[in-house]
Amino acid sequence: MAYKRNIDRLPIIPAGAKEHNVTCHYCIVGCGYKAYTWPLKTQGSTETNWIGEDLSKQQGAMTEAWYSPSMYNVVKQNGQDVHLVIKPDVNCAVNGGLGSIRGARMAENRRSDQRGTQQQRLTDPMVWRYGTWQPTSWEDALDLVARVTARVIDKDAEDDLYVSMFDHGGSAGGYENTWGTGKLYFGAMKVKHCRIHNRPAYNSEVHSSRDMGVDELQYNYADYEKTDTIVLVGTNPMECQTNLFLNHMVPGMRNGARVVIVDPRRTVTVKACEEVAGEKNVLHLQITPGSDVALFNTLFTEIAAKGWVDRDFIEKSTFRGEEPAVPAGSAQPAALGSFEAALAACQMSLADGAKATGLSEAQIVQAAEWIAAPKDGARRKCVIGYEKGLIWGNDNYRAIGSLLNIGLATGNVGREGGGCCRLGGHQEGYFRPSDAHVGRPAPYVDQLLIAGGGKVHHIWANDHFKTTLNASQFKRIYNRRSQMVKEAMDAAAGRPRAELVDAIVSAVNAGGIFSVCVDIIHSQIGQAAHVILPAVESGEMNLTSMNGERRLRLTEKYMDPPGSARPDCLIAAGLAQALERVLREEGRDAYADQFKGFEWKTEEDAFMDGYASANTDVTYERLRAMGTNGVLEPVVGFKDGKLIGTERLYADGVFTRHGREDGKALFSLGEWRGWQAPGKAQQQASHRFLINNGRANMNWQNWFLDQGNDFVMDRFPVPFIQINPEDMAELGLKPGDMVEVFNDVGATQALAYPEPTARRNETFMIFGAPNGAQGNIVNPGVNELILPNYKHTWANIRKISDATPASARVSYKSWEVAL
Ligand SMILES: Nc1nc2c(c(=O)[nH]1)N[C@H]1C(S)=C(S)[C@@H](COP(=O)(O)OP(=O)(O)OC[C@H]3O[C@@H](n4cnc5c(=O)[nH]c(N)nc54)[C@H](O)[C@@H]3O)O[C@H]1N2
Ligand SMILES: Nc1nc2c(c(=O)[nH]1)N[C@H]1C(S)=C(S)[C@@H](COP(=O)(O)OP(=O)(O)OC[C@H]3O[C@@H](n4cnc5c(=O)[nH]c(N)nc54)[C@H](O)[C@@H]3O)O[C@H]1N2
Ligand code: SF4
Ligand SMILES: [Mo]
Repeated sequence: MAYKRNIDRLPIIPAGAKEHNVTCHYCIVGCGYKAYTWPLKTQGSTETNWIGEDLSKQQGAMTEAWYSPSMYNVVKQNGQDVHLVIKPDVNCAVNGGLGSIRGARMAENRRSDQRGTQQQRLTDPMVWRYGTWQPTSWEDALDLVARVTARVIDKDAEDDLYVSMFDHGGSAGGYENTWGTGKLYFGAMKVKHCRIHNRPAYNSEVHSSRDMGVDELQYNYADYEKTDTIVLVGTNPMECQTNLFLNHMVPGMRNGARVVIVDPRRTVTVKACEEVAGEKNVLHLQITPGSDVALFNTLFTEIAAKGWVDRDFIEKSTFRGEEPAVPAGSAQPAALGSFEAALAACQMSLADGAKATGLSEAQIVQAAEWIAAPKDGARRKCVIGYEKGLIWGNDNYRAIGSLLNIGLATGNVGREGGGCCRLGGHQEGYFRPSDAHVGRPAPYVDQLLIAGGGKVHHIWANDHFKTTLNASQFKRIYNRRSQMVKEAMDAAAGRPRAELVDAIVSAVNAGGIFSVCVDIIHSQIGQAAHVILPAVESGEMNLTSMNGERRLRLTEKYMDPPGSARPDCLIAAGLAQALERVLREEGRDAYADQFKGFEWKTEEDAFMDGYASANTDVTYERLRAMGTNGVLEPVVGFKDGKLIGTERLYADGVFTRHGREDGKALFSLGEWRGWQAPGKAQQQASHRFLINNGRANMNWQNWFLDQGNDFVMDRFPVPFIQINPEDMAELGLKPGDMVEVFNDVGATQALAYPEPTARRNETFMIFGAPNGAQGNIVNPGVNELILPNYKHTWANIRKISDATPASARVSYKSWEVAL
């Protein structure tokens, strides 16, 4: 593969180019960037330019005076064509000028009519008419959605409306948009059948951490630079939280930190840590998949037995009352209580731990030492970061609880150089009315949809066809149900609106589903939708979000939206207003009144109505002044022109996330109990290969922009599955061959990628691809509280065809680059 963009020169950013604060809207890390815009047909010169350098001279290796073709585009701003450069900001504490293979392509991933990029972006609302989608006005589209929705809901009877909505910041979301959708579905309405973008229910990914009193994002990224040991569990930060790794973990290792990595797979993170810290300072615990609870319970036992716990912290800051503080129950997959009670419940010998995890006793003993043995006579500092290998793994509640037990017992929560945190996915930007009406466990929405539940489905910024579990069955049934409505709409073509609405309502009453999709592109689930509403992205609106250390920033709008696309919050407002109007027309005044209060003209109005109503010091103007460094939440004041934030949570040793008055953290009393999600053990027993799955550096999420980007599609024209070369030989596979991956619940396809570091019979497939969704073969079994276990899937593999021309020319080198 030799990808070339064929650009031999780029315009020089002129002095006086407009400068905007940008937070990369992809991953949780939220790197700071600056967007520069200036009129077309003008540019700076080697003498006079934005950075005041003499560009006729050779620049140094670390110069700031450059940008790459991927950071450039031509876009519209106030109706005019302008040059756009989005480049990393050296002055941002998060990334210190580093980009990543995703963020540094933000500019080329903007829609440009001049340069033809991202032409797949939606420009106008579309309605299913005459057997296809027809463009239409916002008034027409919203009126249809409101009329059909109003027919299936009523005051205190909203269970036939299903909603799938993002709950994040960054790419889609932000405080503006979570508030817009939240105010509509949890304020004006009390929708119970809702789910979040990445799991089939409306719940927390980390219930146990919160129940134990600990918010999952407590630390400060600088803690990685001040610690003795970094523990990474079920996460691959080199590829998934790239600049957290490069700009904070790498300096930490250079300052002497050792690293413990818990992952059944040898990732590029392991290799990168070995390169930076030296092999002897990196301990890769390549556990048997799903055995995390056994490992952490054994480590907890070992650390306590050696006396390496923080007695003072345990006495002052953790629960010392009558046991258990919280009993186990249907909403509570493990009891919670004191350190001593947890130690008794979680007790696991080195021999048992080694057996369950496939590690040696010596490895576990060594990990315990690195995590907790006093260093130079003092308590050892340790930061623990975990993500989807643990969260979307086996026994979610107890797994996170057992890891946090270690963080708490060693006094590493709320302290400098400590923390026990999610590394995170997207940025956060959650501000919504209470979701208490949803209940716990929350309804398993996908299974209800499959069983025929729901009549109207509103979908905001997610694509279950690519990213949900049990996706084969989900798609089959969803397509069938939505097709019933399409047929009814086609049969009513040309009839007045009231008759069309009647026809749709008859079809949904007969088992169909009316589907409304709010997205920036015509997604795969959008192919089944009846109304498609075009949203804008970050940069096409002002958007606030916080990163994995709670750093709040404002990304300033730097370009026009495509066509008539709107911010999600204003789409939600438009829908609320249309519902109010329709309900009033129908004489349902009391219900109509609930939909008041959406008179926002801009996203800033939504921000002030939502987030800023509870955080009264924060305004757009103040955030703008804080630049790409922003402020760490929670914001506690405003002084001398600056917002005052909070460096680290729980510095006072008072734990509040569980809402308990005593302010004491709780320990988890969850013993190891093998596979939790139904059907996992059976699937494992009846298929050869583990289909471990997740992310790769280049691809962003479900490829919604990647699929329109040559750079990415050149590298992986179809999703890859990494397989041990000897397994490939046994299956008769050559690199790049197309394989079918199939099991008891479905099938999908991928290109075979030999990976010598992969263990026999343990493959790794990229998730979420448009032309080979891994979710097709994930069974519907979930952990308690409806937390999916995507990571543990087993299947068989067979060859479909030789490598296609597109696949034949890509590189099949091992990811373990020899340096
Ligand atoms: N490049 C890139 N970066 C991203 C994203 C992206 O799409 N592309 N998406 C973002 C989002 S939304 C998220 S949620 C994060 C996810 O970030 P991560 O969680 O870091 O990434 P994943 O690849 O999902 O999974 C992490 C690791 O879990 C391991 N794993 C599998 N089974 C087990 C197990 O039983 N135990 C343990 N301990 N580990 C296991 C896998 O081998 C894998 O290496 O990434 C964010 N960053
Ligand atoms: N097998 C397997 N499945 C998984 C996972 C896994 O590890 N393995 N991980 C899970 C996780 S952690 C995640 S986060 C999910 C991701 O699952 P999804 O949330 O479905 O995936 P995304 O790619 O984040 O979806 C973004 C969608 O929103 C649209 N969009 C982007 N920006 C905007 C915007 O500003 N407004 C609107 N309205 N739309 C926008 C995009 O076009 C795209 O269709 O997948 C989950 N599923
Ligand atoms: S590390 Fe994450 S936030 Fe930073 S540039 Fe890359 S994708 Fe964007
Ligand atoms: Mo995620």
